[in-house]
Amino acid sequence: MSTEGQTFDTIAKVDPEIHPMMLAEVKRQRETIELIASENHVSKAVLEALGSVFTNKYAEGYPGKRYYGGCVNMDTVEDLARERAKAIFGCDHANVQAHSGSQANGAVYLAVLKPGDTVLSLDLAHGGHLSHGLKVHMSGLLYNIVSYGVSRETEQFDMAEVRRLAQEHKPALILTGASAYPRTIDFDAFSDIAHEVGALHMADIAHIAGLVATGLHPSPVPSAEFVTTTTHKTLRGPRGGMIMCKGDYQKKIDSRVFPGSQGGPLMHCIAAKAVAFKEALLPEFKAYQQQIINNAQALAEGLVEKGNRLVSGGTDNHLMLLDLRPAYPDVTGQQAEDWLGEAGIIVNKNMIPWDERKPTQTSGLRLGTPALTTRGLKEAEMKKVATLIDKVLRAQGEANAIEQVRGEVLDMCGAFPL
Ligand code: DSN
Repeated sequence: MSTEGQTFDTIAKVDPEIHPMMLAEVKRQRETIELIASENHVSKAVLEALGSVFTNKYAEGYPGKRYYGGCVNMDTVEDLARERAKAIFGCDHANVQAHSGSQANGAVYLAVLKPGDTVLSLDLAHGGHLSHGLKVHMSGLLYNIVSYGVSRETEQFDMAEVRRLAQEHKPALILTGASAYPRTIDFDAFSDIAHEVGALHMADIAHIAGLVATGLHPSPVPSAEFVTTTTHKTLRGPRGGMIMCKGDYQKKIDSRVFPGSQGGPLMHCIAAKAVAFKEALLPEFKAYQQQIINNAQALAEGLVEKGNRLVSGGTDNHLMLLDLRPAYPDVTGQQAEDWLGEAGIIVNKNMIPWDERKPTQTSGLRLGTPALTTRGLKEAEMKKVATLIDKVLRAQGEANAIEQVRGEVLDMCGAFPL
């Protein structure tokens, strides 16, 4: 798939220092099991668009209203990307210029908040995202952030508590969406609460965009004023962001992206977004998203069967959080990430709700299935991956066991080439 033919012959001649690094990264991606929930492997078509001459062009402004000449092809590509986004998600308007998810979120804040306004958002330690109010992010620096979390009993959202916080703090904006929440989010219930207290609702669907696009997770588009996303996670497009909004907000949102917070759009990324959106409109994309969910279920079951604890007991989407504490009280997320990495299984350490360890250590691991699903692995292989993870954790850094698992990982990668 996406690493096929990646020999970079021109770079080999022009830059012999970078060339081996690129080959090493191709080899690394080919020979490891990628379980980082926010990563994926794009198609050759998306890669071609990213490496195209669109990177040469300045196109500040929007289609039909640019600040540079020569934008004829920029206009047609950006129009197509917007139209395809609207067809996928059913939104009134899509801004495809946001360079990233954080930029997309920042533009919405600039559009509807004044410094000091109150925002109700998910606590980072309970699965939130740094751009939803971390103290050292612009959102936390500029706005008064009140956080909701998950309930201790279910480790899922407690909507009565969200409503209570909204009534008490009267936020101007309620943020939903998460980077580490394994369960379905009831976006309509959040919209109802927002509207009851006179707040707007922004749903950040970066992680679950592919599931939402294919109807496998409820969409916030009908009820939320703003829906932001990245394009590179389950949506399997290029690294980048996007904002969807109700028609009334189109002008404001566009102006807060450019010139409010960005200059020239990354037109090669926008071309690649358009290509990825075309792929997302194909029937096989829905089958792919369903397989992501099936694979996550199989991986979760496999881990639980081996005696591991998952936050909230399992998953409804593409990811799960493994709580290391019951089975391995002395092992940190950082150690587990390192051991698994040595065996060729790539994961990230992650805070779990009420984690007593620091974010640099953590007591959890986040595991997701989008990238392995792209590679063609199915439920049977996911059970095997669960066994390999369990073997590494049980061995607690023992070199022979890691070596043995590394061999099994290479065999599996060989059977499912990129
Ligand atoms: N860093 C991304 C993730 O891994 O979830 C979110 O931006």
